[in-house]
Amino acid sequence: MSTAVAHPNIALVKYWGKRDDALIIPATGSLSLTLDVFPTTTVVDLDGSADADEILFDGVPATGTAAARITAFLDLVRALAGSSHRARVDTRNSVPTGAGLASSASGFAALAVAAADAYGLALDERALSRLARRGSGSACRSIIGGTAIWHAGTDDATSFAEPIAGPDLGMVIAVVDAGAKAVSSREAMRRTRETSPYADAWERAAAADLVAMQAAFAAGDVAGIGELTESNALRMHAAIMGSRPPIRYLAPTSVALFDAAARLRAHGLEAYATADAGPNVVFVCAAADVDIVRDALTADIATGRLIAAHAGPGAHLVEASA
Ligand code: 2P0
Repeated sequence: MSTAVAHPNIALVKYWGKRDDALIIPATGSLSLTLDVFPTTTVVDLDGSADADEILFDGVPATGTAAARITAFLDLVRALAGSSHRARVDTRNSVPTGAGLASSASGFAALAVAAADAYGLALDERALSRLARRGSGSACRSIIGGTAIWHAGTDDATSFAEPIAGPDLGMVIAVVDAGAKAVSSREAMRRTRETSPYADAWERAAAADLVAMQAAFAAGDVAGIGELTESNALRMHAAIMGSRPPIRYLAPTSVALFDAAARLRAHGLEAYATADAGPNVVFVCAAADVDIVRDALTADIATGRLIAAHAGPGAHLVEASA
């Protein structure tokens, strides 16, 4: 039995668009912070006598696309290991039920680490990041603790995440809507690339943002990091909104929270907003300011919907197979 834990990550420079759908090679590189909240714990156990994988999500058998994605991922691990054994996968998310924060990044990062161990593959961090990427692109960054840069690369060998040094950052997550998203990020990413007239401009801007972000990291410039983060997120959402049929993830409350970040800055607090493929907004600040930022936001959103987070560990085994 192999048990692994992984945490979600939030990108400061976003991944939005694939150059290769099958291998999940992104159009551009990205940069993120792996958090210390909402871990996913995944147990993988091989079963030599079963003729199908058995997959449980929070104790409930997985079906449809979710189950198919896990089995396809396990097929990849089996091919690497030269094994035909089926597996039992038991994965648990600590996200409060229905908080809309369950993450395919922590899910596939934990599965990559647990499955690699269960099938006897000795993979280093780079190889684990490449493997996790095949499950869900953003999962390659959750292999890495703290801040990570995902090099877009040009093929399977060159597309992976690794640590990047920078200032200690923290985040405050504002839960705007607990519901499931209307359009999956996988589908929305594809639709943006195929139909948005702003997709090319987004990819050029994201590549330039990544270069500028690396410079801000090297300089330890929290305000510079925050400005790039907020602008990069809005550019991504602009490209998404240009899709046809249109997709809009930001709700009125989400937009109001971007205004709240500006208000905090007007009061001297360095906080910047970002948002992924949904209405929740995440505030980025210096790690030392997390509690002050959370408290300053209680005028904008209920206290129970604010979650303070810091840098968390990379995906790791907590129990290795015998
Ligand atoms: C990111 N997101 O960089 C961006 C920003 C959401 C918004 O990575 O198709 O679930 O499995 O590779 O990794 C979400 O995309 O997509 C994502 P697939 P994934 O965090």
